[in-house]
Amino acid sequence: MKKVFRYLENRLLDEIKKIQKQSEIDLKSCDSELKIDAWRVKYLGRKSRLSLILKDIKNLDPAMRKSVGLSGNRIRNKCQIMLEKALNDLKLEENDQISIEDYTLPGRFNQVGKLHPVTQTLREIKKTFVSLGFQIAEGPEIEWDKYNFDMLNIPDNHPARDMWDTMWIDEEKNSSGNKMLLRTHTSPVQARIMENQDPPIRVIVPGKCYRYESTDSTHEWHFYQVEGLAVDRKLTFSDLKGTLYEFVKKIFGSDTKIRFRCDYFPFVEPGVDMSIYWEGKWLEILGAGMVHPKVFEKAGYKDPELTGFAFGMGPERIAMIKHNIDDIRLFYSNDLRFLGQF
Ligand code: FA5
Repeated sequence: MKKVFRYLENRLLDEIKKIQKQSEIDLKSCDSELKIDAWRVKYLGRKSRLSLILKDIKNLDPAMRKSVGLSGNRIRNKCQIMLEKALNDLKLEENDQISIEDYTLPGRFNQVGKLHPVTQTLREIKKTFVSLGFQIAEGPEIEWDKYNFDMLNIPDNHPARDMWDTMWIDEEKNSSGNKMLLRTHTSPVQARIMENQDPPIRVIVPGKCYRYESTDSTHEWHFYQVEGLAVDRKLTFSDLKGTLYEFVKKIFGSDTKIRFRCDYFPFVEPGVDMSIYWEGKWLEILGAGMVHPKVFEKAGYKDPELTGFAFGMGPERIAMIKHNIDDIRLFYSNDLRFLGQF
């Protein structure tokens, strides 16, 4: 290359370097959109020095074109990136200022919590039974053994009391002949309702229960139950099955596989349990049956045509199936990584 061209090439490359340095210095003082735009015109505009150098390349000696073109385009691209970043930074800064200073904007709401998955399931169960014509009742968690056992045809010293591992509050009977306990199931509320109300009855009773038993993946020591009781003339086992089928269809869908097996509960005759097929096995979700005549007798019902059905289901187990949870203990371990998913 001729000496004069070499000189020209070096001068142009030096100029491009200076443009780069100056552009960086100038951009630092651009604190508004207007100033940034002026900067853009100066360094990237059609009449900017950089654009003119690049435009003029075609008139340069071919030996110089490559180095000047490469260097000029590199700086042009760099300026373009610097411009986008400056505009972005400005926008973020403005947003911050707005959130601090503009008191007229509506507040930003953080999601502070959700309903516990068991509460969600309980609400769904209640809604379903209300749609089937049931009312909702409640009863005490601290209960007399009279209601938890005696009125349900489970007298003192009856071996069936062992089916419910009980947390006793009073070991001794009080002057009325009752002992206090944490209810082991929601069935005592059946007895309380029948004691105070004449048929026809259709109620469900959601509530907490407590059992003195070791825990595993399907058993907690405290858990919910939803009791169901229907008393009327000529109710049959088909009414019980129809109600439970309808319930399962609404909660789990109509393809759900259900299994009934004979089971023993002193307050029903016949008695069954019902399981749902889930994850390759059967999971029991409820016990049920036709109200035992002795329970009617203890409640003071005398009409011989009265019949009734009852059931007691576990909402935690239902929530396990619905959300595919393989361990019931997760519900009450208060792990937000788990609870946050629902
Ligand atoms: C009873 O408690 C009866 N009172 C149910 C009943 C009511 C039968 C009315 C007949 C007529 P059982 O112990 O099987 O039965 O419990 C009923 C349901 O409560 C079980 O199917 C299960 O879903 C739930 N359950 C029982 N024990 C536990 C436990 N330890 N942890 C979680 N859920 C439980």
